[in-house]
Amino acid sequence: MFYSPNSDDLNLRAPVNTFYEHINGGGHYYTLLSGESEEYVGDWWNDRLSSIRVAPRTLIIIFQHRGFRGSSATFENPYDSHWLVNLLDGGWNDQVSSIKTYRIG
Ligand SMILES: [Ca+2]
Repeated sequence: MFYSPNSDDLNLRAPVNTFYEHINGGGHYYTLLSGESEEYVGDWWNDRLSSIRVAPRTLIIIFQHRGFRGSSATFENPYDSHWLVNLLDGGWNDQVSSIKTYRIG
């Protein structure tokens, strides 16, 4: 959709969201391309996420329980740059069990 053979910006070709063990992008991490979802983040990552680097033009919904259940919170990044979100605010630190991501705009 946003692919350009002349672009050297990998994030325009494949927006990458990064999920971190600690706040401010610290500790272990893994990635999801915008549009991917996880019904369960896995035993190691369950209740461990503390920050998210949201890709450009991406909306992410995090869920308290696996299977996209329980409380949820939405983070929308309509801009062309990444956005680092710490989950300390709102009581979401070490609470996430499933994730949806969407491309927007
Ligand atoms: Ca953590």
